[in-house]
Amino acid sequence: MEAALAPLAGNEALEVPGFSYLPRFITEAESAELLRYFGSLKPIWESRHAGDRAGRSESGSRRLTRPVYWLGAWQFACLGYYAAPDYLDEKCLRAEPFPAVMQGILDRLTEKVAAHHANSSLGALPNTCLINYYGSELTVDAKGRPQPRDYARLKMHRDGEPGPVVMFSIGQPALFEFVDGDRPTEPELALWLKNRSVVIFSGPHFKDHLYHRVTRVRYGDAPVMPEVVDDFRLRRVSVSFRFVPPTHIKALSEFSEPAQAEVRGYVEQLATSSPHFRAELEATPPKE
Ligand SMILES: O=C(O)CCC(=O)C(=O)O
Repeated sequence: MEAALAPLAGNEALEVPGFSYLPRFITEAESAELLRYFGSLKPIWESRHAGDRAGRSESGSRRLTRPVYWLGAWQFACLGYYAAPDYLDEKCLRAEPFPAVMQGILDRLTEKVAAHHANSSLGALPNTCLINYYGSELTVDAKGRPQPRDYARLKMHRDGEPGPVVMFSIGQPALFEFVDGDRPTEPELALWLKNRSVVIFSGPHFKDHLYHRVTRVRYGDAPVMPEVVDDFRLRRVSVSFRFVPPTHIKALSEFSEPAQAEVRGYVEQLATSSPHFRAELEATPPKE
């Protein structure tokens, strides 16, 4: 058996058809502002529920491996995620807009993103994003001794939105891998995503055929990460930007009653710190 190739260190740019890695693309000043912004949000720890309405085979009611926050449109795990062409309706709840610092970085990526659109008719910059908070949960054992549990990983998956995916990395390096579903132990590409880097991937190979995952995140002290969730030590934040056709982004009041009922608890949680979600709730009182 061939020995697995060592992951790339992530210090050098990498451009291959369908994949771009841009180290240090995000400036120090932008990174500091992003960290302030990430620290101002109250991410939530969603669960998947058994037998979701889309009928996809999620087993059991499992918590995600990390707290998350969505901008542009919120895709709840319990509703199943947006995936063209079959899972389009009631997947995307209108959410808050991108802050100026994010939009500014995306705008600087316009040409790069356009090059990734070579095979697609969309040509759009992403309009939604998932903010992933990776770290350790600070649990204690029966004797009160600290037992940090490292949750900093993301299992292999594909993103179902059309067009390229753009990702920002802030914090400790993460081991990011692309794998073929038939050979998940042999990554086709493994790369440490460094602080302030950007990834763009697209097309039939990297986006549609291969799966991607995060298998670990290093420990370290710099940059200093904000405290965002009780009993959780944050080490890295990634933002993965996607494009959802605006016709598929709906207000809570436009969701069916069963879909509203499934997500209302989360929206109430978000509304404690977000005027946007407070307004969504006020516009959509529960049915008697
Ligand atoms: O954290 C990362 O770098 C990957 C994120 C990702 O794969 C996703 O949000 O779908």
